[in-house]
Amino acid sequence: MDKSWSNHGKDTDAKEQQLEEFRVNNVGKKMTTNQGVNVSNDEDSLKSGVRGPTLMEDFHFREKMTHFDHERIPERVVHARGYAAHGEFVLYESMKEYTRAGFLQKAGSKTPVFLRFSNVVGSSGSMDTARDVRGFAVKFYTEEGNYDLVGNNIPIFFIQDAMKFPDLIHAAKPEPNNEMPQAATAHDTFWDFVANNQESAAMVMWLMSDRAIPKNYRMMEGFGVHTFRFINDKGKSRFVKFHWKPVLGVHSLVWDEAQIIAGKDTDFQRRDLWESIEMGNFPEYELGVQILEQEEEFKFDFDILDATKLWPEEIVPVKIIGKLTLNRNVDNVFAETEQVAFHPGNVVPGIDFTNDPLLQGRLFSYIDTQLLRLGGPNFAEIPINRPICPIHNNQRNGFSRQTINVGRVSYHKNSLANNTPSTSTEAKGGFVHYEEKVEGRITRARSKSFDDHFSQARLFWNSMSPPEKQHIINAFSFEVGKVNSQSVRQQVVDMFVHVDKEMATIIAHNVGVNKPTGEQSTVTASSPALSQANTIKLPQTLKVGVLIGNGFDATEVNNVLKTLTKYGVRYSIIGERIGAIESKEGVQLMANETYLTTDSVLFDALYVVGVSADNQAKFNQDILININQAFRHYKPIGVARTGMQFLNESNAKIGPGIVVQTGNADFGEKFVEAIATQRFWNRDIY
Ligand code: HDD
Repeated sequence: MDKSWSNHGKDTDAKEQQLEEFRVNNVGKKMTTNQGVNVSNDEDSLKSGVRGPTLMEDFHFREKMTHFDHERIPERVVHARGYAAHGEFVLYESMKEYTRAGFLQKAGSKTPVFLRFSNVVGSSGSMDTARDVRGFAVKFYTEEGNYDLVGNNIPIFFIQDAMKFPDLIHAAKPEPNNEMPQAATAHDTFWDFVANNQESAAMVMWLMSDRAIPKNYRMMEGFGVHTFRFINDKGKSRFVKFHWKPVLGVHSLVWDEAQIIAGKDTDFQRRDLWESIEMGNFPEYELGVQILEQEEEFKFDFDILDATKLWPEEIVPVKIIGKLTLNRNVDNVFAETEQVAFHPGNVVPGIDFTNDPLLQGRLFSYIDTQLLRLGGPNFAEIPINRPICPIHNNQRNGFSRQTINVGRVSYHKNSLANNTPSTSTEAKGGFVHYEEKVEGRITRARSKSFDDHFSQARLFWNSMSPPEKQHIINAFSFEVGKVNSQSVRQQVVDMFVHVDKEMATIIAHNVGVNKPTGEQSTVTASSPALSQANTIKLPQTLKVGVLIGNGFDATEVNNVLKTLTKYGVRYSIIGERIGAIESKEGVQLMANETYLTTDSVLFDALYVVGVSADNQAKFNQDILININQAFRHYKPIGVARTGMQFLNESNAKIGPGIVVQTGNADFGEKFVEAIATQRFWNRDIY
């Protein structure tokens, strides 16, 4: 097969081979109709006379237009904006002791995966950098069938029972009377929901934290959220929670920066993912599990079936068991990213559910929504959704059925086909649900053990560093400040006083309502693992904007650029115009960006070189705007000798994260160190 057009020269896994069968390449081919007839003219409709009316018999026009008219499918009811990539999961050590899942048995075994990231609230055309929860949905194509770990980048959820999911989403989405605001929770109905459904307290603390404005998908954690079960080959069950830990650490945007990026580059996070994979900077996430013995079910002061609670890592350690690497972009976003259907109910033997009432509701909702979104019951046959193992059952027909099931037997049990397809015993790999003993009266009620809404909200607050606490206060002040109803604003601060009195009092002051009078939770514990202040900080793959003009010092600048490259830091040369810039020695650098096409918000750091340009006054002003903005966003700024005059004229003061070349022999290394730090929260920006 001609693979010259394909971007996948790499070793192919079973899923990749399967997808290859469905790829179609038009390059060099003749145009045909969908019926295979060669087309003679694709520009003019068939008319009666060159200026006459179009004819009904124009099958080519009708086919082309009809297909176009039906190109759209409904966007997802939530998580509509998403972006995905292919990759592989490699197991570090056998998990045989805990689970019989085939893909978790042998150290070193590889499983193809497809991972879709998403924003929850915004529609598919909204901006990437909205303050929102991010979806983190992984499909493992295992030899025992597809296993979907449909998670988020926050380890808990807003509600405890799936019954409330439509209410939560109705409140968060744009208000129905005026369809505003897009991709934002900063409006009355969302905060009205929060204040009147206080189980959301802990999740809202996370939503107001830096976690809800991740820098990119590569530097973001993922969580399975619910408590699941691992079942081993002896039938022993344990409780498990899943974590994805990014190798590059967890990093976020600054809110002001996120809002500017929303205009400068709506696709900021998907572009980062796409480009990183194209460049070979493959995003990596380690898979971790927290495991509890069956007997430990009631050991905690929270209910492990309550999805608004996490298991602090300091109490239940996260065991790292493997690594997922994203190494291939999709060929076609619609065919793959849009048509992929995740479902928490897609499990394999060895992984099972618990009675978490949020999880139980999800088990219904996903297939239900996909029946409409993907047009009928055959969406498992769409290439991206197909398991890599053989599929045999008696399900038949329905819209767009692809397989041609031969033979006359489509029922079980039968004798005409020797009672095949046959079922398998547990020992032979058949899925047998865990035989949990359950007892109780039918009731529409919530367990008392789900009642505490504020202890973990406070645990989260206690775990934050001072700048993270400040960001939470700022986020509340922004979001609640956009609520028109004074009553709702008051209800919100009256609710969050139970998390922290000082926090709620400052917010009350900022949003113009009375001081809250309630009492804060008495929890004093903290969980250092929850703070991004303790995350991994590496320079690799970060990006520096080089602000430069003619007449620079080639030795000085080239040495710095070499050092950046040595540490895997990327850079972009930003000039007055695209094209060559010349040093004072006549050495050329190529500017690939200008002050019109880019902006400091799109970089992790700036390197200010300056010097001369055709329109010197504008050049000076552009550089100053960028320095001031990067300074305000707490970013590292490296300053060449020739750049000092700009630094002096800017609002940036020499201090944390400002690295100057003058008199600094190891400037390059120091600058890289600052780049890895990413933000200098101790900088005085006012
Ligand atoms: Fe959900 C999509 C994650 C609760 C109902 N959800 C969806 C996606 C992710 C999550 C990552 C996007 C999948 C994709 O990329 O196609 N959802 C979660 C998590 C939850 C959660 C981590 C809580 C722990 N969701 C949840 C509840 C319900 C749903 C309680 C309903 C009872 N979610 C849906 C849905 C979606 C969906 C409506 C929209 C599109 C789809 O399923 O296929 O069924």
